[in-house]
Amino acid sequence: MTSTRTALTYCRICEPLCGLVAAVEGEPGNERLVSLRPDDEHPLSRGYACPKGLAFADVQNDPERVLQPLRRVAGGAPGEFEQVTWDEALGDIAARLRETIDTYGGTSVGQFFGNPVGFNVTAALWSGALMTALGTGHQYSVGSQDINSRYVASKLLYDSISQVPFPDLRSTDFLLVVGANPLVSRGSGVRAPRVKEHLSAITARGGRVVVLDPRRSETARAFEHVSVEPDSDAFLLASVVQVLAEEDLVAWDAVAAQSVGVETLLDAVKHFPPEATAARTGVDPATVRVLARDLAAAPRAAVYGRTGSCLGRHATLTSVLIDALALLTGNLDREGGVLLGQAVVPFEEVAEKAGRLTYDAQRSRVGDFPDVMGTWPAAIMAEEIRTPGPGQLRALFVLAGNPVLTSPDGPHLADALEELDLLVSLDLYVNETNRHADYVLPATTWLEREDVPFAIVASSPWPHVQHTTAVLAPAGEARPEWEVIDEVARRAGITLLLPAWLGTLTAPLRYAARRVGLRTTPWTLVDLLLRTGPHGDRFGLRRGGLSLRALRSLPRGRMLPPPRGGRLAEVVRHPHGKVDLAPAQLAAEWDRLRSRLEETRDPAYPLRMIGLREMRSQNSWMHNSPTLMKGRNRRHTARIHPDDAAVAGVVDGAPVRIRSAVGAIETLAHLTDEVRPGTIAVPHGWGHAAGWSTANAAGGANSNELASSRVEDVEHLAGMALLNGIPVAVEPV
Ligand SMILES: Nc1nc2c(c(=O)[nH]1)N[C@H]1C(S)=C(S)[C@@H](COP(=O)(O)OP(=O)(O)OC[C@H]3O[C@@H](n4cnc5c(=O)[nH]c(N)nc54)[C@H](O)[C@@H]3O)O[C@H]1N2
Ligand SMILES: Nc1nc2c(c(=O)[nH]1)N[C@H]1C(S)=C(S)[C@@H](COP(=O)(O)OP(=O)(O)OC[C@H]3O[C@@H](n4cnc5c(=O)[nH]c(N)nc54)[C@H](O)[C@@H]3O)O[C@H]1N2
Ligand code: SF4
Ligand SMILES: [Mo]
Repeated sequence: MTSTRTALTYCRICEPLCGLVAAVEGEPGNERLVSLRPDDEHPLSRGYACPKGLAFADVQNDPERVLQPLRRVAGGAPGEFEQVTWDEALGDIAARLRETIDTYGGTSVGQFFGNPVGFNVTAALWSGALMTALGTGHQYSVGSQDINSRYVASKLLYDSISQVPFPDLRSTDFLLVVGANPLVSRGSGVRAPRVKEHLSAITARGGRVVVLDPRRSETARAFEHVSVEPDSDAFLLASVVQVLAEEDLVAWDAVAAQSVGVETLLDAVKHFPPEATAARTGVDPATVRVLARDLAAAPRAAVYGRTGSCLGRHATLTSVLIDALALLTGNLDREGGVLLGQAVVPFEEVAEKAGRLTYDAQRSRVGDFPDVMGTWPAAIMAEEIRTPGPGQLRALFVLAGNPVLTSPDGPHLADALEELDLLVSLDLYVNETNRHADYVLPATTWLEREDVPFAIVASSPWPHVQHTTAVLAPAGEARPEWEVIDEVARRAGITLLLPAWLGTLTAPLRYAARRVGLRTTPWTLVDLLLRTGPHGDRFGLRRGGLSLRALRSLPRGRMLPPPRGGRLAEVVRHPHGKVDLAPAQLAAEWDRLRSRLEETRDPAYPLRMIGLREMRSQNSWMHNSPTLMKGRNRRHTARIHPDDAAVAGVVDGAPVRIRSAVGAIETLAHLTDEVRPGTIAVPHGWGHAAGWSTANAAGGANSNELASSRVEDVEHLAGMALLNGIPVAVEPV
């Protein structure tokens, strides 16, 4: 008879971090996950978990998971691997890394880290430590396809780059959603597992939720929808600000108390009255005026944007305008409005204080892009590999990422990856990116590792922190990423530098921290930051405060004090202590926006493609789950308005070819008026051809083959890829 036990943990696929109960069977040393179910008693998710979280059991037990180190067969094609021992793999990787460093310097080595690293504190810390030790600027991440514009906006406005202001869902009366679909994505940049309930509560108490989106998304359908042209939010929000000024709806007291530069901002928006932007935004000027008035009149209003506001040509300006609207209506840093986050394991804040979270401290060779927290845009990675000269990227680690499917112009990147001297990936699968690697090393899943959440916890109306131990022993020969990085560094003779953070602690804390001793593992760092952080035990100076030990004894974690307004002075790092509404970097950006007012569509590419997230996908990596892929509707499709389909001769359910200036893909047409005319919506992360047979069999195409990695198409302030609003044409196949 096999025994079954249950363990409490939390999901690390997306930001709600829902509480889960894992059922495990078998004898110690030979256990297997039977199922995952929602944790009814979890303080935040209270019995909620989405289909992806529950279907993670399929990933955990997937027979196609990589469970041994794989080495590319000598002279083999992409994807041709043989199993090797850890010792062989680590020995060869370390030797080749050493050789690359000795010949070309540490600046020839780099990394790309994917979305799952955001849920993996030890991997995030140790991969960063390795790059710091190498002194390289070649760091790339999903940030430039996701959220870096938000960070740069925070840098410009607050001089606090890691700050992610969030809507106070507890008590707001008016939530303006700019390009987010929380009913499907379950919320990003704001942690609220039961987000549907919280949005419904706003309308139930007489408030409103208004969604700006080119598609009548699940969230737009459930609340109020304002349909907007793709990649036009900067125009629209500039018009809203213009109306606030023109109609004297600005909360001047708040503006005076909180900001500098308002005249410059209001000067800039003079060129964008709703009548001037209507042709770009597709929104009737009367609607914009009413929106501005309602936002200003609401007792407490919040403005919230996510990926739909970040993946366009003016992403940073859009993110700036989102906060500016909150500020101008008196809703920034105020309960029921937009709140400023406070980390629990404040490694970003501490690094920022130590001057380590940089913006524009280093420029890229290709395209002259500023770094955003040490990373350059993923769009230029291929050309950084291909462009000869000092600093050429020659050895790359890919940590939990699949940029060939998730970043612009994957085929171009895939070709470039083949030119690297060394490509090493740590992943759960052979994916479309690491099939080009020299080594694919098996990583542990989140059920197989100890964890504590970091950045995400800060941006929540209900801050809560939970630690989890590993629920299962690593399957096969899988190892936690940080241990692999540590070992590669050791064998290559690289000393992992401990950040200069210690120096930022006050003297008594520094003393206490030293006394506790710092054997350098990520966990000593996490503990140090936790204990010296806002809720920490300060090494015994604060009773009841947090430490790793304290957290380990709380299986469902702990609720933290509710967030409050009035924190601006703590957050803003500008010498004048106020929000800068007119940062110098934006002057040229306003000119660029203005120059695009009259831009018209190229008749060769009359449509605009945007992305789409579905409940049963997670970017590119859960398409091998039989549970998630079940059902006739699990096919990749392009949503096209019937009018556009009629013009192009495209038929519902039939294959359609989508062309852009960069590439062409084929998928199935799904005619629906949920997209506005002129817009098509296609999910990213499909078109599989790697080590996952269910995913491969699912068909579909990689929508990012249509996206451009050309320097002139990348947003210049944060390096955002243009993934929403790509000019395309459709035709029947
Ligand atoms: N067109 C378009 N493109 C987009 C977007 C869009 O909206 N539109 N969204 C962008 C966004 S927001 C994101 S975040 C990116 C995602 O971009 P990526 O992070 O590059 O892609 P994922 O599909 O999340 O791939 C994650 C990889 O990590 C592996 N993995 C999962 N868990 C672990 C783990 O615990 N350890 C290790 N080592 N590996 C693990 C998976 O097997 C998978 O191969 O895509 C971006 N691309
Ligand atoms: N089921 C599921 N959940 C996920 C993920 C997933 O892949 N699947 N991914 C996770 C990740 S990595 C992230 S970052 C979050 C993202 O979280 P969200 O940003 O909430 O997710 P999306 O569904 O991409 O929502 C973006 C919305 O913006 C709209 N949009 C597109 N272009 C524009 C535009 O130009 N302007 C405006 N105003 N709107 C636009 C889209 O139609 C879409 O409805 O979701 C997370 N949750
Ligand atoms: S919403 Fe789903 S995938 Fe995201 S954390 Fe919760 S259970 Fe996991
Ligand atoms: Mo993301």
